[in-house]
Amino acid sequence: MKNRITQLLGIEYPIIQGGMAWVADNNLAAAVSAAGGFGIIGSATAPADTVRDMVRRVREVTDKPFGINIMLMSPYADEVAHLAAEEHVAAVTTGAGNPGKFISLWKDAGVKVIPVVASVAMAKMLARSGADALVAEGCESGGHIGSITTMALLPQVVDAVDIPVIGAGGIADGRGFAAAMMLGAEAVQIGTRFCASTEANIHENYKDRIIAASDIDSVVTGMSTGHPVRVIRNKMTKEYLKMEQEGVSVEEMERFTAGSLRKAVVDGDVQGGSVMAGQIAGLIKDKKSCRDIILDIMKEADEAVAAYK
Ligand code: TUI
Repeated sequence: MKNRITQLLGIEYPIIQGGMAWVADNNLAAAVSAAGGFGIIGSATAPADTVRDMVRRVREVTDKPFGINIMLMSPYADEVAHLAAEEHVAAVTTGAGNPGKFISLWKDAGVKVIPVVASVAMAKMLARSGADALVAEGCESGGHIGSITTMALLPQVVDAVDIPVIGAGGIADGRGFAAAMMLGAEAVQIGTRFCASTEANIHENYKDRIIAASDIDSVVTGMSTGHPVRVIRNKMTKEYLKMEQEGVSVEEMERFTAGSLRKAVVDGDVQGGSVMAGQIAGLIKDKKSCRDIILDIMKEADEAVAAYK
C-alpha cells in the first residue's frame, strides 16, 4: 500500500504502534517494524540513557525504520527529545502536550515529526509549525485522552490540515482500519491490540485483563484533575472515582495513582494498578504475534471494503 504515510516513514503497511508508557519497549517496537508496520519506543518517564539503550537494541534486530514517542509531561522530555535527534530515528510522535519548541531540532536532524493531537486547534497550530503528519487520537484510546471521539475528531482534523493524518482510538481490527481510512486517515495508530501481542514484554495478567474486558469495562479517571486517563475498571478505579466524587485534593489523588501503571504492567496487579487500555479492549479475544495482528488487519480491511461495495 502506497500513500503519503507509508512513503514518509518507509513502511509497507500503514499501521503505527502506539507509544504506550511501560509497554512499548524495544521488543515491541522491533516486532512491529520487522512485520512492516511502524514500531515506536514509548519513552514515558524514562531518562534518555534508558531510551538510548532501547534504540540500540531495536537496531540490533532489525534495520527497518522505527520511532520514539515522547511523553511531554515527563521530567526527561527535553533530554529524550535531544536523544531522538542524535540517534536520527525515523520519526518521533509526541503526547500529552505541545511539542512546538522541539520541531526545528528534529527537522534539522532529519527526524519526521508526528505530534498526537486531540483537537482541531492543536492540529492546525502544529501543521503551521512544520509537523510532517499528525495522529488524531479520539477519546476511545487508552491512557491520557482528550474529549472528542475518533469518529468526530478524525474527519475534522483531516479537513483542517494539508499534511497526512493518522487515525487513533478504538481501532483494533480491519473494520476499524477501513473505517478510519474512509474518514480520511492515511494510516492508523494502534495501542491496545499490540498490548495483547505475544511480543509485548508485560505481565500476562495485563494481557489477560484486556482479553477478558467487556465493552462497558472502560472508565475515565482524573476528569476532575484535568488529566483524564482511560483505564479498565478495577478496585483502584472504584476507590479513585469515589475520591474524585468526594472532592479529595489533586495532590492526594496523584499520590494515590503514583506508580500505578508500573504496578499493573510489571507486577501484574490488575486490581490495584492502572490498566490503561482503550474502549476497544472488549473486541480483543486472543494474544497473537505483531505480524499476525498486522496481516489480519490488512486482510480484514480488504474483506470489509469488498463487503461494502
Ligand atoms: O499521551 C497520550 N496518551 C498517554 S500519555 C500516558 S503517560 C501518563 N500517565 C499517567 C497520567 C498521565 C499520562 C498515557 N497515555 N496520548 C496522546 C494525547 N495527547 N492524548 C491527548 C493529548 C494531548 C492533550 C493536550 C495533546 C496535546 C494537549 O495539549 C495541551 C496543551 O495545550 O499543551
